[in-house]
Amino acid sequence: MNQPTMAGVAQLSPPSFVKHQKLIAWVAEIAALTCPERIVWCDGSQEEYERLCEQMVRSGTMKKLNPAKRPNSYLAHSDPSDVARVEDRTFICSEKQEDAGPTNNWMAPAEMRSTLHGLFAGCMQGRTLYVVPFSMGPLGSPIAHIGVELSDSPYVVVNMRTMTRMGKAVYEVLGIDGAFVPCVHSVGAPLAQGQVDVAWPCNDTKYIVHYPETREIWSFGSGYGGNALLGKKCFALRIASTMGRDQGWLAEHMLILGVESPAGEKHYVAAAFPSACGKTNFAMLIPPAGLNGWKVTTIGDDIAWIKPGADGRLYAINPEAGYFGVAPGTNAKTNANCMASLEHDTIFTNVAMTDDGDVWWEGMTKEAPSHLIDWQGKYWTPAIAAETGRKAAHPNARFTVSATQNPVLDACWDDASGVPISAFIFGGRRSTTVPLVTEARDWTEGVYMAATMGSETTAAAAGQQGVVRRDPFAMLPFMGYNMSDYFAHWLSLGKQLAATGAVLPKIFCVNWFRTDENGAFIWPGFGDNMRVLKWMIERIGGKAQGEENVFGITPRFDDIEWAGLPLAPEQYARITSIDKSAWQAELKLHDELFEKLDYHLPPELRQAQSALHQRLLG
Ligand code: SAT
Ligand code: MN
Repeated sequence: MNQPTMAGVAQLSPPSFVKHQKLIAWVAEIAALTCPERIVWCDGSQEEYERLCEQMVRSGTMKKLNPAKRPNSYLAHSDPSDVARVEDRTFICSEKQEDAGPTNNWMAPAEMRSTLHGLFAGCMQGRTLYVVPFSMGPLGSPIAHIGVELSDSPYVVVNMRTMTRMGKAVYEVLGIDGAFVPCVHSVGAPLAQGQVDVAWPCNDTKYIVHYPETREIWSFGSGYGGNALLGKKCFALRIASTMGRDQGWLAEHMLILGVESPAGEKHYVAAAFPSACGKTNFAMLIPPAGLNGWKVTTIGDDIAWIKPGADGRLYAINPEAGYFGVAPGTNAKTNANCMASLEHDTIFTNVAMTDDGDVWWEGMTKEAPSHLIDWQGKYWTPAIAAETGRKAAHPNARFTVSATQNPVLDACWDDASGVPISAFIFGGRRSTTVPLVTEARDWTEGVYMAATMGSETTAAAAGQQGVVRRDPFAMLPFMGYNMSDYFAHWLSLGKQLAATGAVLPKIFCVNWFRTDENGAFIWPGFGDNMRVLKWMIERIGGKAQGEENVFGITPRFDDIEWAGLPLAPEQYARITSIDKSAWQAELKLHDELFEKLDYHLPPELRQAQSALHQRLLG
């Protein structure tokens, strides 16, 4: 194994704006282990961003899109084996296995450290180690936290710059001894002297590792999304959820949106959906014709950090600064605000390229272009697709774009104090069983709904798709500690807020995805979800009616505003009906989940379950 070159050693000395001795020592330690050819301390400047993008164009990792079509935008095609989060390679290495809980992969920290030590030794040979300082949350805000990612991937650097507050200013906040979460990332593809690099280096062996007690992240072998952009799921959810447990706050897989009525009444709601179930679309929703005067604005599209305020309300911030959203299915009808956001200064990953140097993905336009270069760099035509089933864009193809490009960005999106949350929404992707919308009668019933939520799996994670799995709070892949302890944390937070005399946020459970006998969605979704949101907002204001059933409160047909949408009452009945036998089967799945989570499962949830059982029988 080569020693670091003299040039590399020379660059070990950090720039003058870095004054944090512990950080400097840690970078030197990781460099000594991984043996990069050089070290680059990133400053987050536009010039640095452009230089790295150009470098990746030269190395073949990215293509520059036609500036006349898509200014300052790039397209990256990943290795076909590195296209999504790898949940089976994701580990929570707490000292005790029960603290990781039955929903997480676990290995003893000492054992994992020795495995990783072996893998990381010399793994950056021939590459550059980039030092990427980032803030999750507004710079310097009391709710923000800082991380430093060391990565040998320039693709990670440019994506982190868009997704977080990244750069020189972070060093100022860190000062000489500020706290940061150390994140080490390598694509795991060292280069021997003279070896020519591939366009998307990665390794078949992958490890996405979290040490919750010492708040460290180590990621090996993948360059894709949540596996590699360590501020996102690894820090802002898995590590932050543990911080939240210890410090009395919540890190959630939730979008945050503002909704304003025609009368000017404004509320913020946070909504949890599993990956690739429409969080970005919901966060940028355009109210349909017939609901004129309603306005939706975005705080965040994926992650919420939520803290109790002095007034007993919950305040949320979006720790991210950009969107890493699913491209396929996004179009001018489903999400016009998103399409407008993507017009320039965007990085696309695993979408197809058109003849004129622009991008395309399934669902972007009604008709596909007559030929394309697909996400694997192959010639593609609609005829080839019809014959082989080959997609032009990978179903988990993504865009990376700054939040500031969103035309409906909420004016408070960057506020350090966050926005007060009036309601939580939990939703899964269920073709059957779960009704369009249900309001929980109280906090515990809401926590029960969230805890037992199921969803059909999507392309956001490697593995089988379309199978229903329990995904409590849409946090199954993102929990940094024991799931039952997390349920208890939610329940105790509810009690704590109630004790202040504050009105707790309402909790709703939704399902946009019920299908008919042909597999077609019955509910139009997208902008029409505003109809459901309106009902919720009016419930919060005590203005809308509903009907109590076995699960909670649901709107009757006449409780929903239908102007502009000709949905027949029979269709509405199909998506709100409760099939008792399907629910008996569903409750068995809740039982299975609770058996699995038996250790530390809060008794309130079992009580909520037996009450539900009784009501179903009655
Ligand atoms: O790849 S990510 O984890 O960032 C996307 C997702 O699964 O939500
Ligand atoms: Mn997500």
